[in-house]
Amino acid sequence: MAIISRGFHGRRPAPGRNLPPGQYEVHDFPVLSAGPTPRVTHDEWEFTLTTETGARSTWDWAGLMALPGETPTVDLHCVTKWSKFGTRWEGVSLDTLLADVETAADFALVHSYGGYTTDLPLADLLDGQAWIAHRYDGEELAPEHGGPARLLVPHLYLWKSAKWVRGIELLLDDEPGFWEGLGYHSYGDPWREQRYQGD
Ligand SMILES: Nc1nc2c(c(=O)[nH]1)N[C@H]1C(S)=C(S)[C@@H](COP(=O)(O)O)O[C@H]1N2
Ligand SMILES: [Mo]
Repeated sequence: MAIISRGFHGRRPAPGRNLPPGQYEVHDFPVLSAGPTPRVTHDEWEFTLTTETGARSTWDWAGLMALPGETPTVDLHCVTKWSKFGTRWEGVSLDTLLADVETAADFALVHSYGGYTTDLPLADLLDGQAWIAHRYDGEELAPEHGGPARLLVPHLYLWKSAKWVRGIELLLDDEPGFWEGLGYHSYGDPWREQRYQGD
């Protein structure tokens, strides 16, 4: 019998025409927000990484723009069952932001302007899997989709891609975010249909 550990994830399909179980394709870009859209200007915007020892690194908008950018094209999968193929983004890889951060943490709690939070293993933010995205389809990211900037972590259900991101807290122990505390799955792999706790 094969033993598959909790952290194991097999090869995922490359972006394309692959629908995870239970999903259907959409061509528009639905807006799903648990509250009002925070209005944050580029001048006000700050992003802070905090480690388990309390060490902080902060980037303002100019600091973010000065970092090397990437242009991922990815498929999005929302837990409410819509998927959108081939979305084009521009942003800064979390590998870049975390490059000089010393940490022994295994988990990350992502914080948004407006109070939304979501948690995930730190490993899922690394190795080209996650970005702080600030442009979508050749334009500045619209406020309703998370502008000025959102987390983009497309290999997990889209509730992990926190809009209006303001910081990431690195933690030794997992702490549930907003939806995770309301019964959604702590990991949220669309290919294993991990929608709710116990899936
Ligand atoms: N800050 C914040 N981020 C959020 C949410 C939210 O309510 N607040 N909703 C999540 C959910 S459930 C989904 S499906 C996606 C929706 O992103 P979209 O509105 O750009 O489609 O954002 C995620 N990120
Ligand atoms: Mo969602």
